[in-house]
Amino acid sequence: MTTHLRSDYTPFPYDIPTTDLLFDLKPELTTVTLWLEFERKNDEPVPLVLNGEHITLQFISLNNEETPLDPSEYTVTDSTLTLHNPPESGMLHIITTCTPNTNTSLSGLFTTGVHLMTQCEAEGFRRMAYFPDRPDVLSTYTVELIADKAAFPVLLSNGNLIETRDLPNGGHMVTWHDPFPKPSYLFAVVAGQLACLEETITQDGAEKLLQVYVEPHDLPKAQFAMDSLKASIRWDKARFGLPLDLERFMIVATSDFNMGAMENKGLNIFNTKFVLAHPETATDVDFEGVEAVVGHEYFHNWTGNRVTCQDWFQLSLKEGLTVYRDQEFSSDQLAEGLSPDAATSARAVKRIDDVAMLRTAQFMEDAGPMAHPIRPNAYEEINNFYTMTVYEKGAEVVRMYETLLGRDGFRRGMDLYFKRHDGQAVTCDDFRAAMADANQADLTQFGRWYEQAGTPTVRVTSEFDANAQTYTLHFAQSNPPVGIELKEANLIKAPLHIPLRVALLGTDIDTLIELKQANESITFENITAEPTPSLNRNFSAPVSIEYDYSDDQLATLAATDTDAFNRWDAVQQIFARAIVADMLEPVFSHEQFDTFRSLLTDESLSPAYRAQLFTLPSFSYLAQLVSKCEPLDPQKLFAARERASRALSKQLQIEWQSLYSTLEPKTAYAYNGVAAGERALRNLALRHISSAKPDTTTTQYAAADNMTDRIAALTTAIHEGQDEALLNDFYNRFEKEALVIDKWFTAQAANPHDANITATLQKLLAHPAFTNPNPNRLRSLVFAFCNANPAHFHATDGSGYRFWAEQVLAIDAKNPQVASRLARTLEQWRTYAEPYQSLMREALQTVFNAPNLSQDVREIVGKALG
Ligand code: BAL
Ligand code: ZN
Repeated sequence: MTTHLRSDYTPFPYDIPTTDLLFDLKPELTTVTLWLEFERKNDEPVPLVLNGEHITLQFISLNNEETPLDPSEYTVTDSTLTLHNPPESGMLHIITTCTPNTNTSLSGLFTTGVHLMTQCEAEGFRRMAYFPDRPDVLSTYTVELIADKAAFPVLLSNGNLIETRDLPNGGHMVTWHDPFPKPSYLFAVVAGQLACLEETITQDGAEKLLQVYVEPHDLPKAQFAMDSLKASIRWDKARFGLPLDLERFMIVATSDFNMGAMENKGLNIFNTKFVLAHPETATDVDFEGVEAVVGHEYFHNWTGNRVTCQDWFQLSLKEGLTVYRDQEFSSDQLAEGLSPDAATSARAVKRIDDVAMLRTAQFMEDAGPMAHPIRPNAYEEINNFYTMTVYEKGAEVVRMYETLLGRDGFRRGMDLYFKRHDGQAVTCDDFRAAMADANQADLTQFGRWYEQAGTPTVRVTSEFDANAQTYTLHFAQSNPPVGIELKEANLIKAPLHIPLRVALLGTDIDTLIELKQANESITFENITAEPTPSLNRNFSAPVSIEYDYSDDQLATLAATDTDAFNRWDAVQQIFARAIVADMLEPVFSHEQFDTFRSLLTDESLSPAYRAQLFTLPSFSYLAQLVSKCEPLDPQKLFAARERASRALSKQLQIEWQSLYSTLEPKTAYAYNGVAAGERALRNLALRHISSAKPDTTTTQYAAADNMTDRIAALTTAIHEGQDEALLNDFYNRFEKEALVIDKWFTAQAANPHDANITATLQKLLAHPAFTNPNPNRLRSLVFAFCNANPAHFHATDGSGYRFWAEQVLAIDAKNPQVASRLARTLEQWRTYAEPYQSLMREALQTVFNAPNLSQDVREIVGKALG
C-alpha cells in the first residue's frame, strides 16, 4: 500500500494545452480515442508518465502516425503508461477500451439503468483513458460522443454544444467544447434517455440555458432543483460578484451514485436524492438538501473549477470554502422575506443544524484514528479523505476568516483570490495569503488551523472581584495530539489563533476576543454584579469550551441569552448533563421543567427553533461526552437517553398535546423555512404524545398531504409497535419511487424498539427491492442499522458487529468507496466498555484479515486497529 505525502509534491513536467476525445459509447465495450497535446516545461528530457487503470490499450502513436509506437518506447503497468523518451512536444494518440457495464465501483464510466455516466473525482478519469490524472494539469477539452441514437438520444459533455449530426446505421454524434481549461476530475460524459426541464435566464445581458435532466417519469419532481439553481446563480452574483461563465448549465440526476453530487464543469451530475423534490415524495429535509446541494455544486464553478487545487491534500481549499458558501446561501434563503427578528432566528436555526452535525460527527472523527488536519499530510486512498473534517471543519475555518476580517474584509479577500488565481491550481496557503493581503492582516498564526488535527479545547475560568468591580476571564487552550499525530515523536502543537465571541449577560459587553496564547486573561472593568458569561457565541470557533456552569447559570442562559445559538446550547447542556451524569436515572428538577415549559410555549420563539431546543443531543454526541470520563456502555447510554425523552413526554404532555393541535396545518403543503419549522415542531410533539394517544399517528398518516408528515407518522407508529398495516400501505403507495422506498427501509432498519430486529434485517435483505442495491439503498438499510440504531447495533452478543463485517466485505467486492464509508462505523471501538470493545476488535480483525480487501477499506480498518 502506498502512502502519498503532501511534502512529495512536484509539478507535472509537461503542459497539456489541449485534449481531444472521441467516445464510441457502448455499455459492454466503450472505445476512447485520445489526442493529447504535450509540451515539456523544462530543458531536461523526462519520461511522460500517464495514469490508467482497468483499461485496455488498443493503440498508441505519436503525432498522428498511422504506425503504432514500438513497444520498447513505452511501458504499461496496472496503473501507468510511461513514454520513456518523448520529444519536447507533440501529440499522443491513444486508443483504449473499458467496460462500463461491469464497473460496479461507480468511478470512471459506468452504466446506470439504461444510461451511461461518469464520475471522475478524484481519480476516475484514468479508468477511461491514459492521462496525467491530477488536479494541477489543466487542459482545454473538445469531446466527440458517438452512440446509437435510439438507445442514447441524449449525449452530453462539458461546456458548449458545437455540433450534432446523424450517422449511418442509426448512430449520432455530438461535439462539445469547454472553453475553460480544467483538470480531468471535472470531466463528464452522459449518454441516456433522459427528459429535460429547461429555462433560460439573462445575466449581464447574455442569455443562459439552464437544464435539469431526469428520468422521464421524474420530470414533475425537477422544478425545485431548477428554482434552486436560479436562486444560486442570483446569490453568487449578488454576494460575491461571480457570474455564470458558460452559455449553458446542466444538471443530470442518476440513482446510482456514491456521492451527493459532482461539480463537473457546466455538467453537474447528481444523486437523485439531491435533485428530485415533490411534496408527496420528499420531506422538508429533502427539499432543504436539494437546495443546499444544488447551490454547493453551482458555487464550485468558481471555488473549485475556475480556481482549483494544486493537489488532493488541498481538497479543503475548494470543499471547505464551498460548504461555507452553501451554508451562507441556505441561511439567506431561509431569511428571505422575513422581518429582521424572524430573519435572525431563521439564520440561527441553520447555524444550529450545521454546528450540531459538526459536533456530532466531525468532533468524533477528530478524536479517532482517522483524525487529520483540514489539509492532511498523508493518505493512502484519497477517497477516504472526503471527510467531515475537510468539508465541515474546513467551512468553519473559512467562517473564522469572515469573523476576523468582517464581511467586507472577507469579500476583499475573495476578490483578490480570484484576481490572482483565476485559471490556476493553487493551495490553501494561497487562499490565506489573499485574505491577509487584501486586508493588511497578519494571518500567519491562523495557518496552524491547516496543520493541526483535533478539536481544540478552551478551558475558561472566571473571577469576580466585587470590591474592584472587575470580572476576569482566564482562557487556557489545548489541543493534544490525536490520530496519526500520536505517532509523531516530539510533536509540539503551538497555540491557535481563535476568534471567540463573548458576552457577559447582565452587562452590555459583547465582544470578539482573539486568543493567540496557550494561556491568557481579559479583565472587564465596572462590573457591579457577577455576570453569566456567554462563550463562543454563534459558535465563532470550532472548539470545545469547558466552563463549569452552575445549574442556575445554565438556566439563565437558557432563559435570557440573546445569542440564539448559545441559548440552544444551554438547553442541550442541561439535557446532556442529566443524561450523562446519572445514566441509571436521569432526572430534571422542577425548576428545569419550568424552564422547559416556558421555552416550549414561548411563541416569540419560532417553531423551528423550539423543535431544535427540544431535540435531545444525539446518541453520538452524548457518547463523546461519556467517553471523556469513562468507557462507554452504549446500552446504558441509550436507555438513559430514552428515559430523558420519556420524562419530557410525561412532564410536558399537556403542552405537547396543545402544540400538536394548534400547529395543525391550515393550508396545503408548501416548502419554506417557516412552514417546515411548524411541521418539525408538530411532528416532535407527535412523538411525545403517541404513547398516550396512539390513534394520532394513524390519523396523521392517512390525512397527510406531504411526505414530511406521512413519514413522521409512519416512523412514530412503528416505533410504537403498530407496524404491519402502515408499512404495507406505505410500500404499496410508493413502490415505484426509489427514494421513498429507501425511507421505508430506513424506518425499519433504524427502529430501536423492534425486538426481532435480526429477523427484520434478514427479511429486508431478502426483499426484492433490495436486489442489487445501489449506494442509496445500502445507506437506507445497512448504514441505517449500523449508524442509526445503537440499541440493536450494540447487541451484547456481538451480532450487530458481525453483520457489519459481513456487509463491509460484501460491499467491498463491488464498491470500495461505499464499503470504506461503512468501515468507519467501528473506528471508535477503543472508547467502548467490555464486552463491546473486544467484540468490535474481533469484527475489525475479521475484515482486516479478509483476502482481496480494497485499499480503501484496508486504510480505514488498518488505522482503526492501529
Ligand atoms: N467534489 C465532490 C462533490 C462535492 O463536494 O461537491
Ligand atoms: Zn463540494
